Amino acid sequence: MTRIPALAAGLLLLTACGAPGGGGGSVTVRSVEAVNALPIPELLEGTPRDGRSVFDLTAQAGSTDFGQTGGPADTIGINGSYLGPTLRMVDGQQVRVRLTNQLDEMTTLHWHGMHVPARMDGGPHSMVMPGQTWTPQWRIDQPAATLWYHSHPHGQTAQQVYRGLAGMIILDDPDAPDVGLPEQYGVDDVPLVVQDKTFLADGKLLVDPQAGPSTGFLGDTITTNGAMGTYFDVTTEAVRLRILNGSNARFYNFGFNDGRTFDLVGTDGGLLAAPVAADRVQLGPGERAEVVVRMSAGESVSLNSTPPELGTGDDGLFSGGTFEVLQLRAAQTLTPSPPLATELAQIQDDDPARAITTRTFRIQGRAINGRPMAMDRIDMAVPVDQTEIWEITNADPQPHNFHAHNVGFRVLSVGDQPPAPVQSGYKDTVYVAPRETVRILLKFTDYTDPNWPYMFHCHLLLHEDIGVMGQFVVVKPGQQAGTPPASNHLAHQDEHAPATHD
Ligand SMILES: [Cu+2]
Repeated sequence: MTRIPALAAGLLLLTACGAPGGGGGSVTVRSVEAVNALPIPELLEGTPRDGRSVFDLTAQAGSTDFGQTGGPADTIGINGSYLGPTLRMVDGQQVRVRLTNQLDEMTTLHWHGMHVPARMDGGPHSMVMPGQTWTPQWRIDQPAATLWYHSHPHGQTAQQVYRGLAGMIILDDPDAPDVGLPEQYGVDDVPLVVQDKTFLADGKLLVDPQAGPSTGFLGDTITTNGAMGTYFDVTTEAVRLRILNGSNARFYNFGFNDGRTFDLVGTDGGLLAAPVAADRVQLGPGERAEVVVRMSAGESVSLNSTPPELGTGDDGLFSGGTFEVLQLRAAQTLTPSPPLATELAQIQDDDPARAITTRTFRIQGRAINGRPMAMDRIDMAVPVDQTEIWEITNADPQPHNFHAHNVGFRVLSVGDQPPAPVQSGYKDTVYVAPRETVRILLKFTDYTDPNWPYMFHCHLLLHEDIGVMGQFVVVKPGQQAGTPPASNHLAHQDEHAPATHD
């Protein structure tokens, strides 16, 4: 294990921005031999009940063998000891989740990237106490995409996600045209939950969200779907990788060790209009990318990460070096894969000129617009069906990754530049470099509720936990923000209450 202390640099950042850190610094990722077959999370498609697809989920504690010589680690997961199943949901489908909390601590479960009524969103107000069951329900109403779910209790998100409360969601659209994308789950359509961990000598996880530089925890060991040193046996000419950065604070710059190009086909909110040929795609915590890579029979190539470009002036502090994430091993004979269509999806452009409100979000230290997160304060009321521009400014010397619940947005500009191809589709989480402003275009189309808020926050989990978060409600025109729900009661127990939808 290599751990390079950079105490001085870490303290410098702390002093400069007032954000915390554990006094640690950069963490180089250690190289691990690819000896473990990539675990493929179980695919849950829901059980038909009362006209809905019902997903039964249980948050539970367990013990997970990460292959450490010291022994297994204490972990938490959904329907298992670590991470959770992949949920497959379909556009237009009525879904219900029954989340039972068998942990001895409260939790929540948030559907990251989902267009969903606020009281079903699983934010910090929807706490599920030990022994209780939370039953949100909603209608899937958005394009095909790779989303994810993770716990979101205020102040506890970093440690709970790190210990294992996360999983992937695949949204499908049965009416979408066939554009040649691989879609056989676990065969040529492969989920990758990428995280960094640090293990102690006894094999247990180091659980210290504040370790690392001002961004929070950086681990020295990469796990993919909950295993380290992974390989995947490729049997098809083309493989679609759905990459989720499920890490607390680490940024990755994904590509292949031989420099080959791949097709970037999707980002947070779904498919791009057309494939983008790329050799690297950078993802901050919470972001996703779908890539299609072509293989030759008998070859091996590795998905790896090179140092990200964060514009901090000291990106080395966050880079981790160059390291392997997943080895792809192609069989001697590969099943042919169709070519990708030149057009993947229609992306409806709202016109920035129609925006009648511009809101500013200045992230600095532990606050947005000078206000740290308060559960009992709604920060803004956004009228439904109103096109808005949000200007997010990072006033710190450290990275931030801005996320808004309930909506897919378009990136209008990054500094004075137009968005890169990787930011050309729908996004729900976007990198905001130090001293930079990112402008996004968005509109909330329904689900008004003056009392139950959605969150906007930095998706570096430590930042989110310590206050870099705020609350907004979507309201009818002219309506004022109301009062947030008491934060300590079960959010929604009645299975038969209809999801609000106006
Ligand atoms: Cu941040």
